[in-house]
Order: sequence, then structure tokens, then C-alpha cells
Amino acid sequence: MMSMLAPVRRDRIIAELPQCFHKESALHSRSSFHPQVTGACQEQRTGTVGFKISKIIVVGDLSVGKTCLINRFCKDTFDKNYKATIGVDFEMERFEVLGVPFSLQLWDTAGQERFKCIASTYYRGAQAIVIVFDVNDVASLAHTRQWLADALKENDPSNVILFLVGSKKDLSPSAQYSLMERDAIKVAKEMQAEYWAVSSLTGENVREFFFRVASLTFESSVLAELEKSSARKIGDVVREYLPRGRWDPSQHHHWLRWVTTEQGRGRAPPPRCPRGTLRLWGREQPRPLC
Ligand SMILES: Nc1nc2c(ncn2[C@@H]2O[C@H](COP(=O)(O)OP(=O)(O)OP(=O)(O)O)[C@@H](O)[C@H]2O)c(=O)[nH]1
Ligand SMILES: [Mg+2]
Repeated sequence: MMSMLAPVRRDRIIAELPQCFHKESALHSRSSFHPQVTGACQEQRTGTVGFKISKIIVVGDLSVGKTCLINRFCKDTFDKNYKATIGVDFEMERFEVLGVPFSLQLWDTAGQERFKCIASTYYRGAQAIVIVFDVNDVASLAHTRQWLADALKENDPSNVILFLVGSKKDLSPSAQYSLMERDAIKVAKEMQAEYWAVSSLTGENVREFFFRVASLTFESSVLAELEKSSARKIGDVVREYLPRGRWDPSQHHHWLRWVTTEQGRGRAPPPRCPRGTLRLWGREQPRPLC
């Protein structure tokens, strides 16, 4: 499927971890990708690191600038006229992270109360939640907690990463912005979200923000997959007891040795091994139970 797609745009290639906006409320402040992620990508363990897509939902009060933020990044456009999103809109953005193709599905949801019901049906299965507020509107910051609570009803809180984004920074004089930032960082810390402030009008921090979203989402999804398969790393020899027929524990200790492969061809593995990842290696002589 990949070969039919055009190559990823040169300005969507991420080779290094982009830095956070504010160290005080960053998801993490490491200067580079997790070493296990870098290693997996370098070795091109395709069983683990294949073509990946992550779903990102963007929520927040009406007119805070969700659509403008996505349009600035995906289309490099800005519309000063407000057109309410009805239900949801969707954009797909392709990246290459550490040499691995990676896409973000960006779900732009409606902030208007009357469309909320439709929009919330699209919340499920998100890898990241982006909660947007307007840095010139204190109420929109206060409402972010409710937006988060609603989005988390449809998602597993331990499996999503969160971003709190202050929009329309261009409209905020710096003294006023500083006051707002203090409160926003407090909320972000409470939520365990990473804080950003952007302007879709000028483009300030928009690209940096989405690169950070892509990088951290990619990193966490690779880490999750590595963790899942850590017991069965490729090349690992796995020993399994396999009682056969009339099994007598004092005499017949049949062992099967399996080696994890990328292709996973061969006979069906024992039930507790993930299908398609193990290959029968051979049968050892019966040996005493130890
Ligand atoms: N000055 C300025 N105006 C902005 C910025 N972002 C958005 N706006 C304006 O704010 C208004 C609302 O923007 P939208 O992006 O449509 O808001 P939304 O959050 O998608 O609203 P809903 O779809 O109703 O939930 C529009 O008039 C935009 O032009 C910004 O960064 N700076
Ligand atoms: Mg919108």
C-alpha cells in the first residue's frame, strides 16, 4: 500500500525529538527520543514498527480556534471569518518519524453545544487529546476540564497523551499573556497535559506544536508495542512446556523451543503465545522438571 503513496513531504520528516514549549508542563523533557524507540526504528523491526496511524481529537469551546489551528498546519491557510464546525471535520497528515512512516488522523470537533452530541461519538480510540482554549478568554480555560472529562469517558486515560493549547496568542499583550500562562500551566499540570501557546493567524508555534504531537504520539505507540512484545523479542528463544498425551510429570517433560520471528510462519504456537509471531524451533529431549 505504501508504495502507491507519494513520498512524505520533506517538511514532514522528523529526525530528532522536537522540544517542549514550557519545561514546567511538558509530557517529558528528554532531549531525544527514548533509546528503545530509536533502536527499534534503526533496526527496522517491521513486526513492531510498521506503518502507523494515530488518532488525535481536538476539543474545546466554540470559536476558540480549533479549525484554524488545524488548517494553519495542514493547509497553511487562515480564515478570519468564523464558520462553525458542524459535528466533525477530519484531516490526515503524513510524517516520517525516525525513518518510519507515520500518520496523524486529526479530528476537528465542534465546540457548539448543539453539535456536541454528534462530535462526541468520534472521541473513541484517540491516542492523543488536544484541548484548546483562547488565551484571551478565561472561561474557555476553565471549561477545558469538562472537555477533558468528556473526552476521557470514551478513552482509556492511561493510554492517551494530553495537550492543552492556548490559541490566539497574537491578540494577547505580553503582560496579559503572562498572567494567563500562569493559570494555564497550573491547569495543564493538574491534567498532566503538555502546555502550548500558538497563533494560527501568524503561525507562531503551530508547526512546532504538531511536530511535538506527532513525535510524542509516535514514541508512546512504539513503546507500547515494544512493551507488549518484550517477552517475545525477535530472535529470542522461548521455552514452553508442552504436556502431550498421557503426560506423566515424572517422566515426560516435553519442551518446545520457539524462536520469535518477523514472519511468524510455522505451526500454530501454544495458546498463550501471540499468534503469528512465533515459529517452532524444535523439540528437545525430555528433561527433568526444574
Ligand atoms: N486573531 C486570531 N484569530 C483567530 C485565531 N485562531 C482563530 N481565530 C479566529 O477565531 C474564530 C473562530 O475560529 P475557529 O477555528 O473557526 O474556531 P473553532 O474552535 O473551530 O469553533 P467551532 O468549530 O465552532 O468549535 C475565527 O473568526 C478565526 O478567524 C488566531 O490565532 N488569532
Ligand atoms: Mg471548528
